[in-house]
Amino acid sequence: MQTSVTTIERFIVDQEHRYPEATGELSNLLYDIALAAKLIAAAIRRAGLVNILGTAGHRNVQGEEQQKLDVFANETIKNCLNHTGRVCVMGSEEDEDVIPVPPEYPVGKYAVLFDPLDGSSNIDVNSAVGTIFSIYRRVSMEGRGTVTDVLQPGCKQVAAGYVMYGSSTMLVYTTGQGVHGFTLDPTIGEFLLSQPKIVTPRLGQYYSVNESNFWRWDKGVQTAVRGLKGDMPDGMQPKNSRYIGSLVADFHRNLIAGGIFLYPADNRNTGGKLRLLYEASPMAFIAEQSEGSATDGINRILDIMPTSLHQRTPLVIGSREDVGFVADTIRRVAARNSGATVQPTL
Ligand code: P6P
Repeated sequence: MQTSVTTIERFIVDQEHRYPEATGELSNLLYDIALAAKLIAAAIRRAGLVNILGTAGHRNVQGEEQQKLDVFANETIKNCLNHTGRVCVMGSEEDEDVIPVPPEYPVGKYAVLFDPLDGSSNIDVNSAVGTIFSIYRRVSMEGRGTVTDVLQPGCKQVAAGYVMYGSSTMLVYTTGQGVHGFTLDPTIGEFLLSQPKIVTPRLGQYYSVNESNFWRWDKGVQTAVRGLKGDMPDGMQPKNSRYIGSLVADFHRNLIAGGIFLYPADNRNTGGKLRLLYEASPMAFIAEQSEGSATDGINRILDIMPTSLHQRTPLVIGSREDVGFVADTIRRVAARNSGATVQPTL
Protein backbone atom coordinates (compact mmCIF):
# COMPACT_ATOMS: atom_id res chain seq x y z
CA MET A 1 0.00 0.00 0.00
CA GLN A 2 1.38 3.43 -0.94
CA THR A 3 1.75 5.53 2.24
CA SER A 4 1.47 9.30 1.89
CA VAL A 5 4.06 10.06 4.61
CA THR A 6 7.50 11.39 3.70
CA THR A 7 10.22 10.92 6.29
CA ILE A 8 12.92 13.56 6.66
CA GLU A 9 15.44 11.03 5.41
CA ARG A 10 13.43 10.49 2.21
CA PHE A 11 12.90 14.21 1.73
CA ILE A 12 16.58 15.05 2.20
CA VAL A 13 17.63 12.36 -0.30
CA ASP A 14 15.08 13.61 -2.85
CA GLN A 15 16.45 17.15 -2.42
CA GLU A 16 20.03 15.89 -2.74
CA HIS A 17 19.29 14.03 -6.01
CA ARG A 18 18.62 17.40 -7.63
CA TYR A 19 22.35 18.16 -7.43
CA PRO A 20 24.55 15.70 -9.35
CA GLU A 21 27.62 16.99 -7.53
CA ALA A 22 26.07 16.28 -4.10
CA THR A 23 28.10 13.70 -2.19
CA GLY A 24 25.46 12.97 0.43
CA GLU A 25 27.63 14.30 3.25
CA LEU A 26 25.35 17.26 3.96
CA SER A 27 22.36 14.93 3.87
CA ASN A 28 24.01 12.64 6.39
CA LEU A 29 24.93 15.62 8.57
CA LEU A 30 21.26 16.69 8.60
CA TYR A 31 20.33 13.12 9.68
CA ASP A 32 22.88 13.35 12.49
CA ILE A 33 21.20 16.57 13.68
CA ALA A 34 17.76 14.99 13.40
CA LEU A 35 18.98 12.10 15.58
CA ALA A 36 20.26 14.55 18.20
CA ALA A 37 16.88 16.29 18.08
CA LYS A 38 15.06 13.02 18.77
CA LEU A 39 17.29 12.28 21.76
CA ILE A 40 16.82 15.79 23.18
CA ALA A 41 13.07 15.66 22.57
CA ALA A 42 12.84 12.37 24.48
CA ALA A 43 14.77 13.86 27.42
CA ILE A 44 12.60 16.98 27.47
CA ARG A 45 9.39 14.91 27.39
CA ARG A 46 10.67 12.89 30.39
CA ALA A 47 12.12 15.92 32.22
CA GLY A 48 9.29 16.24 34.73
CA LEU A 49 9.40 12.52 35.46
CA VAL A 50 13.08 11.83 36.01
CA ASN A 51 13.72 14.98 37.97
CA ILE A 52 16.34 16.41 35.65
CA LEU A 53 14.66 19.82 35.85
CA GLY A 54 16.45 22.57 37.65
CA THR A 55 19.96 23.84 37.28
CA ALA A 56 23.10 21.81 36.83
CA GLY A 57 24.55 23.80 39.67
CA HIS A 58 27.02 25.87 37.67
CA ARG A 59 27.04 28.72 35.16
CA ASN A 60 27.83 28.60 31.40
CA VAL A 61 30.09 30.98 29.47
CA GLN A 62 27.18 33.41 29.25
CA GLY A 63 27.12 33.57 33.04
CA GLU A 64 23.67 31.96 33.01
CA GLU A 65 22.60 29.16 35.34
CA GLN A 66 23.04 25.97 33.30
CA GLN A 67 19.96 23.82 33.33
CA LYS A 68 20.60 20.10 33.33
CA LEU A 69 18.78 19.80 29.99
CA ASP A 70 21.08 22.48 28.58
CA VAL A 71 24.05 20.34 29.44
CA PHE A 72 22.39 17.19 28.12
CA ALA A 73 21.40 18.88 24.82
CA ASN A 74 24.88 20.31 24.31
CA GLU A 75 26.63 16.99 24.94
CA THR A 76 24.09 15.09 22.79
CA ILE A 77 24.68 17.28 19.73
CA LYS A 78 28.46 17.10 20.12
CA ASN A 79 28.37 13.32 20.50
CA CYS A 80 26.11 12.90 17.46
CA LEU A 81 28.38 14.99 15.23
CA ASN A 82 31.99 14.67 16.41
CA HIS A 83 32.86 11.15 15.19
CA THR A 84 31.18 11.10 11.77
CA GLY A 85 34.00 12.53 9.63
CA ARG A 86 31.55 15.13 8.30
CA VAL A 87 32.50 17.99 10.64
CA CYS A 88 35.80 19.85 11.10
CA VAL A 89 34.81 22.12 14.02
CA MET A 90 31.77 23.10 16.10
CA GLY A 91 30.67 26.19 18.02
CA SER A 92 28.07 26.14 20.78
CA GLU A 93 26.41 28.74 22.99
CA GLU A 94 27.42 26.55 25.92
CA ASP A 95 31.15 26.39 25.13
CA GLU A 96 33.47 29.38 25.40
CA ASP A 97 35.79 28.25 22.60
CA VAL A 98 35.24 26.34 19.36
CA ILE A 99 34.94 22.57 19.81
CA PRO A 100 37.51 20.57 17.84
CA VAL A 101 36.83 17.07 16.55
CA PRO A 102 38.56 14.63 18.96
CA PRO A 103 41.94 13.54 17.49
CA GLU A 104 40.84 9.92 17.21
CA TYR A 105 38.17 10.84 14.67
CA PRO A 106 38.52 12.07 11.05
CA VAL A 107 37.48 15.64 10.18
CA GLY A 108 35.09 16.57 7.41
CA LYS A 109 34.10 19.53 5.27
CA TYR A 110 31.42 21.21 7.43
CA ALA A 111 31.50 23.58 10.38
CA VAL A 112 28.43 23.48 12.63
CA LEU A 113 27.21 26.11 15.09
CA PHE A 114 24.35 25.55 17.46
CA ASP A 115 22.38 26.85 20.38
CA PRO A 116 21.61 23.50 21.98
CA LEU A 117 18.62 24.57 24.03
CA ASP A 118 17.45 28.10 23.37
CA GLY A 119 14.97 29.60 25.80
CA SER A 120 16.08 27.18 28.51
CA SER A 121 14.75 29.49 31.23
CA ASN A 122 11.32 28.30 30.02
CA ILE A 123 12.10 24.65 30.81
CA ASP A 124 10.89 24.64 34.39
CA VAL A 125 7.57 26.19 33.40
CA ASN A 126 7.01 23.74 30.55
CA SER A 127 7.10 26.42 27.83
CA ALA A 128 8.46 25.77 24.35
CA VAL A 129 12.23 25.63 23.97
CA GLY A 130 14.34 24.94 20.91
CA THR A 131 17.61 23.93 19.28
CA ILE A 132 19.04 26.18 16.54
CA PHE A 133 21.76 25.08 14.10
CA SER A 134 23.81 26.63 11.32
CA ILE A 135 26.08 24.82 8.83
CA TYR A 136 28.97 26.25 6.81
CA ARG A 137 31.43 24.70 4.39
CA ARG A 138 34.96 24.56 5.81
CA VAL A 139 37.21 27.39 4.56
CA SER A 140 40.50 26.63 6.40
CA MET A 141 42.97 24.81 4.14
CA GLU A 142 45.18 23.12 6.74
CA GLY A 143 44.85 21.31 10.02
CA ARG A 144 41.67 19.99 11.48
CA GLY A 145 39.40 23.03 11.47
CA THR A 146 39.69 26.35 13.26
CA VAL A 147 37.61 29.30 14.43
CA THR A 148 37.90 30.80 10.93
CA ASP A 149 35.59 28.03 9.73
CA VAL A 150 32.79 29.35 11.93
CA LEU A 151 33.46 33.12 11.63
CA GLN A 152 31.68 33.39 8.27
CA PRO A 153 28.87 35.76 7.23
CA GLY A 154 25.40 34.22 7.29
CA CYS A 155 25.12 34.45 3.49
CA LYS A 156 27.71 31.62 3.30
CA GLN A 157 25.53 29.12 5.22
CA VAL A 158 24.81 25.88 3.34
CA ALA A 159 22.01 24.91 5.73
CA ALA A 160 20.24 26.19 8.83
CA GLY A 161 17.34 25.06 10.95
CA TYR A 162 15.74 24.73 14.31
CA VAL A 163 13.90 22.15 16.38
CA MET A 164 10.97 23.36 18.43
CA TYR A 165 10.09 21.23 21.46
CA GLY A 166 6.53 22.42 21.88
CA SER A 167 3.09 20.77 21.87
CA SER A 168 4.73 18.62 19.21
CA THR A 169 8.39 18.43 18.21
CA MET A 170 9.04 20.11 14.87
CA LEU A 171 12.22 20.35 12.82
CA VAL A 172 12.31 23.21 10.31
CA TYR A 173 15.29 23.61 7.97
CA THR A 174 16.54 25.07 4.72
CA THR A 175 19.46 24.26 2.43
CA GLY A 176 18.69 27.26 0.25
CA GLN A 177 15.87 25.47 -1.59
CA GLY A 178 12.96 26.78 0.46
CA VAL A 179 11.94 26.10 4.06
CA HIS A 180 10.40 22.77 5.06
CA GLY A 181 8.80 21.60 8.32
CA PHE A 182 8.75 18.10 9.80
CA THR A 183 6.81 16.85 12.80
CA LEU A 184 8.18 14.07 15.01
CA ASP A 185 5.89 11.03 15.24
CA PRO A 186 7.03 9.67 18.61
CA THR A 187 5.27 6.36 18.01
CA ILE A 188 7.74 5.53 15.23
CA GLY A 189 10.56 7.95 16.11
CA GLU A 190 10.49 9.59 12.67
CA PHE A 191 10.28 13.22 11.55
CA LEU A 192 7.51 13.30 8.92
CA LEU A 193 7.06 16.07 6.34
CA SER A 194 4.21 18.21 7.66
CA GLN A 195 4.80 21.68 6.17
CA PRO A 196 6.61 21.68 2.82
CA LYS A 197 7.69 24.99 1.24
CA ILE A 198 6.77 27.32 4.12
CA VAL A 199 6.20 30.90 2.91
CA THR A 200 5.79 33.75 5.41
CA PRO A 201 2.97 36.25 4.66
CA ARG A 202 4.50 39.53 3.48
CA LEU A 203 2.52 41.44 6.12
CA GLY A 204 2.17 39.77 9.52
CA GLN A 205 -0.57 39.76 12.14
CA TYR A 206 1.76 39.61 15.17
CA TYR A 207 4.57 41.62 16.67
CA SER A 208 6.83 40.01 19.28
CA VAL A 209 9.04 42.12 21.52
CA ASN A 210 9.84 42.40 25.22
CA GLU A 211 8.03 45.70 25.86
CA SER A 212 9.49 45.98 29.36
CA ASN A 213 12.61 47.29 27.57
CA PHE A 214 10.66 50.12 25.90
CA TRP A 215 12.33 52.94 27.87
CA ARG A 216 15.77 51.46 27.16
CA TRP A 217 15.38 51.69 23.36
CA ASP A 218 16.41 54.60 21.20
CA LYS A 219 13.76 56.89 19.72
CA GLY A 220 13.70 55.18 16.32
CA VAL A 221 12.92 51.76 17.80
CA GLN A 222 10.32 53.23 20.16
CA THR A 223 8.60 54.94 17.21
CA ALA A 224 8.70 51.74 15.11
CA VAL A 225 7.19 49.59 17.88
CA ARG A 226 4.49 52.20 18.48
CA GLY A 227 3.77 52.00 14.74
CA LEU A 228 3.42 48.20 14.91
CA LYS A 229 0.74 48.81 17.55
CA GLY A 230 -1.13 51.19 15.22
CA ASP A 231 0.15 54.42 16.71
CA MET A 232 0.70 56.01 13.26
CA PRO A 233 -2.60 57.14 11.67
CA ASP A 234 -1.30 56.73 8.05
CA GLY A 235 1.00 53.83 8.85
CA MET A 236 0.86 50.15 9.80
CA GLN A 237 -2.41 48.47 10.77
CA PRO A 238 -2.29 47.52 14.50
CA LYS A 239 -0.91 44.02 15.15
CA ASN A 240 -1.56 41.55 17.96
CA SER A 241 1.18 41.19 20.56
CA ARG A 242 2.55 37.69 21.16
CA TYR A 243 5.79 37.13 23.13
CA ILE A 244 6.81 33.83 24.70
CA GLY A 245 10.41 34.73 25.50
CA SER A 246 11.71 31.78 23.50
CA LEU A 247 13.18 32.82 20.13
CA VAL A 248 12.35 29.53 18.41
CA ALA A 249 8.70 29.62 19.55
CA ASP A 250 8.20 33.31 18.75
CA PHE A 251 9.95 32.94 15.40
CA HIS A 252 8.02 29.79 14.42
CA ARG A 253 4.60 31.37 15.09
CA ASN A 254 5.52 34.40 12.99
CA LEU A 255 7.02 32.21 10.24
CA ILE A 256 3.73 30.35 9.82
CA ALA A 257 1.14 33.05 10.59
CA GLY A 258 3.11 36.14 9.55
CA GLY A 259 4.60 38.60 12.01
CA ILE A 260 7.71 40.36 13.20
CA PHE A 261 10.08 39.58 16.08
CA LEU A 262 12.33 42.26 17.49
CA TYR A 263 15.15 42.15 19.99
CA PRO A 264 16.61 45.65 19.59
CA ALA A 265 19.75 46.99 21.20
CA ASP A 266 19.04 48.95 24.37
CA ASN A 267 20.99 50.89 26.98
CA ARG A 268 21.68 47.62 28.83
CA ASN A 269 22.36 45.32 25.86
CA THR A 270 24.05 47.95 23.70
CA GLY A 271 24.96 45.40 20.99
CA GLY A 272 21.68 43.51 21.30
CA LYS A 273 21.09 40.34 23.36
CA LEU A 274 20.83 37.59 20.76
CA ARG A 275 23.88 35.85 19.33
CA LEU A 276 24.75 36.40 15.66
CA LEU A 277 26.28 33.04 14.72
CA TYR A 278 23.91 30.51 16.29
CA GLU A 279 20.68 32.48 16.71
CA ALA A 280 20.31 35.44 14.32
CA SER A 281 22.14 34.10 11.22
CA PRO A 282 20.40 30.70 10.99
CA MET A 283 17.00 32.28 11.65
CA ALA A 284 17.77 34.97 9.04
CA PHE A 285 18.61 32.29 6.43
CA ILE A 286 15.28 30.61 7.16
CA ALA A 287 13.42 33.95 7.12
CA GLU A 288 14.80 34.94 3.71
CA GLN A 289 14.19 31.47 2.27
CA SER A 290 10.52 31.81 3.28
CA GLU A 291 10.28 35.25 1.57
CA GLY A 292 10.72 37.13 4.84
CA SER A 293 13.72 39.19 5.88
CA ALA A 294 16.04 39.88 8.80
CA THR A 295 18.05 42.94 9.82
CA ASP A 296 19.82 44.38 12.81
CA GLY A 297 17.24 47.14 12.49
CA ILE A 298 18.80 48.55 9.33
CA ASN A 299 21.43 46.16 7.88
CA ARG A 300 20.82 42.66 6.49
CA ILE A 301 21.81 40.07 9.10
CA LEU A 302 23.27 37.70 6.47
CA ASP A 303 25.77 40.37 5.38
CA ILE A 304 27.29 40.91 8.84
CA MET A 305 30.92 39.77 8.99
CA PRO A 306 31.41 38.10 12.40
CA THR A 307 34.53 38.81 14.47
CA SER A 308 33.92 36.62 17.52
CA LEU A 309 32.12 33.37 18.31
CA HIS A 310 29.61 34.74 20.83
CA GLN A 311 29.08 38.22 19.42
CA ARG A 312 25.62 39.67 19.80
CA THR A 313 23.41 41.58 17.37
CA PRO A 314 20.12 43.44 17.47
CA LEU A 315 17.53 41.41 15.51
CA VAL A 316 14.41 42.40 13.58
CA ILE A 317 13.05 39.40 11.66
CA GLY A 318 9.89 38.11 9.98
CA SER A 319 7.39 39.34 7.41
CA ARG A 320 9.19 41.35 4.74
CA GLU A 321 6.95 44.44 4.78
CA ASP A 322 7.02 44.62 8.59
CA VAL A 323 10.83 44.42 8.71
CA GLY A 324 11.00 47.09 5.99
CA PHE A 325 8.61 49.30 7.97
CA VAL A 326 10.86 49.13 11.04
CA ALA A 327 13.98 49.99 8.99
CA ASP A 328 12.21 52.91 7.28
CA THR A 329 10.96 54.23 10.61
CA ILE A 330 14.38 54.01 12.26
CA ARG A 331 15.93 55.81 9.27
CA ARG A 332 13.21 58.47 9.21
CA VAL A 333 13.57 59.25 12.92
CA ALA A 334 17.36 59.39 12.60
CA ALA A 335 17.04 61.71 9.56
CA ARG A 336 14.57 63.94 11.38
CA ASN A 337 16.97 64.21 14.29
CA SER A 338 19.81 65.03 11.87
CA GLY A 339 17.75 67.14 9.39
CA ALA A 340 18.30 64.79 6.34
CA THR A 341 15.59 63.05 4.11
CA VAL A 342 15.23 59.25 3.67
CA GLN A 343 14.08 56.90 0.78
CA PRO A 344 11.85 53.94 1.94
CA THR A 345 13.27 50.41 1.53
CA LEU A 346 10.11 48.67 0.18
P1 P6P B 1 14.12 38.40 27.31
C1 P6P B 1 16.04 33.13 25.67
O1 P6P B 1 16.82 33.36 26.83
C2 P6P B 1 16.52 34.10 24.60
O2 P6P B 1 17.86 33.90 24.33
C3 P6P B 1 15.67 33.93 23.36
O3 P6P B 1 15.24 32.63 23.15
C4 P6P B 1 14.50 34.88 23.61
O4 P6P B 1 13.95 35.38 22.42
C5 P6P B 1 15.15 35.99 24.43
O5 P6P B 1 16.31 35.44 25.06
C6 P6P B 1 14.22 36.48 25.51
O6 P6P B 1 14.90 37.53 26.21
O7 P6P B 1 15.11 39.47 27.70
O8 P6P B 1 12.90 38.96 26.63
O9 P6P B 1 13.77 37.42 28.42
